[in-house]
Amino acid sequence: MKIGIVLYPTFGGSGVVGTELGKALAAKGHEIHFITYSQPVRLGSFRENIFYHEVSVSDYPLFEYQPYETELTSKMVDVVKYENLDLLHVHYAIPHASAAFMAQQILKSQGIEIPFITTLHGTDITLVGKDPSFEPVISFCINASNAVTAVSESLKNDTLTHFDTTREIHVIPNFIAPNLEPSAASAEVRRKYACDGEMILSHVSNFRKVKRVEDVVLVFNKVRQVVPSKLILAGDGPERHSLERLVRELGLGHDVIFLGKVRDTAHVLEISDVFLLPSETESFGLAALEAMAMGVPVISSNTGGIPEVNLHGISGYLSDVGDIDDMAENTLKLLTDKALLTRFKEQALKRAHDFDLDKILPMYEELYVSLVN
Ligand code: GMT
Repeated sequence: MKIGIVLYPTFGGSGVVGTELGKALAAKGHEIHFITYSQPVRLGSFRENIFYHEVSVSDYPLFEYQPYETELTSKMVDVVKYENLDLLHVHYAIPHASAAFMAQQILKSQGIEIPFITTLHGTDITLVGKDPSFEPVISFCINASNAVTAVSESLKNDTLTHFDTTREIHVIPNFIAPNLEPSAASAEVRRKYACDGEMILSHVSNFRKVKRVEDVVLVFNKVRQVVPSKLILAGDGPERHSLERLVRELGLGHDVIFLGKVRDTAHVLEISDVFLLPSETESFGLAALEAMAMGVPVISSNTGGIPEVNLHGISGYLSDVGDIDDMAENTLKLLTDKALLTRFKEQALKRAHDFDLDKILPMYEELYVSLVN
């Protein structure tokens, strides 16, 4: 099949899922055309069956805001026509689904029929989507899509609650990228960040308010008073400065390491003992799944789709949003009991395998086939 994939090519979860999905489909022989404004960060080097079409946004002085959606639509029309695509798969409702709808209509006027699938990832529904100024567009796009998927039952329910949708929503969870395995050099890397006997806690995100990275630091502050440990923070975003200030105020400067944007987060995860994800809302929590896939138990909030991934008392522990004491207590439970930590590491890995690529990929392929036929 020839599939066009539209996504945000950044470190965000939707971009990661869309890119890894495209890579996996290409490995199975499908022809994949990424249509984005820059090369997706997880794409890596040149691969067979993968093509990249850049949407270049013109800079006309007349416009205060450049019309990205229009340029994206034109690029989709062009790629569908000249590469003979069978299907478009867009990740994130706005503006990708609305651009796909427009492209579909333009192509129809030229006698070309192409279905499009919209995958809802979370913030397009739970944060951005709830903004009344977007609601009519999102409701329309969901209903106009030929198929809609959501990454968790929780996100499906949120969508049905907040939008006037008539479309069936298929739940297709996030999956583990195939290359996610500890490397042989992990012990050596670990020594660079922590002394013998020290534990490593980690967090990976885009440091937006919704991630509550401040709670990560506050949990660590409590943990470190009992267990010698280091905290590795990978990522960057709007909260970084206030976090750095908090770390200095708490006198944690030597024990908290800000790595900034990290392309290959597996290297952080493979040296971690516990992963923290205290988000305010999280439709799935790909970061938690990736940690579990590296055998790292997860201390998380119990919001949104996280409980569908992280199982309380098995792959980690769940607490109410903002309950720093409970999160610190749970972290200490693991870090002070070697046998328990080993058991949780094994259980986290086992749980992560429920989201293996070979279990999830066929769900997308089945949907593609049903639309193309
Ligand atoms: O979490 C983010 O800030 C990025 C965001 C995105 O839209 O790219 O991630 C969302 O999609 C991921 C992939 O499906 C999910 O695993 C994340 O849980 C979801 N984030 C939120 O719901 C906050």
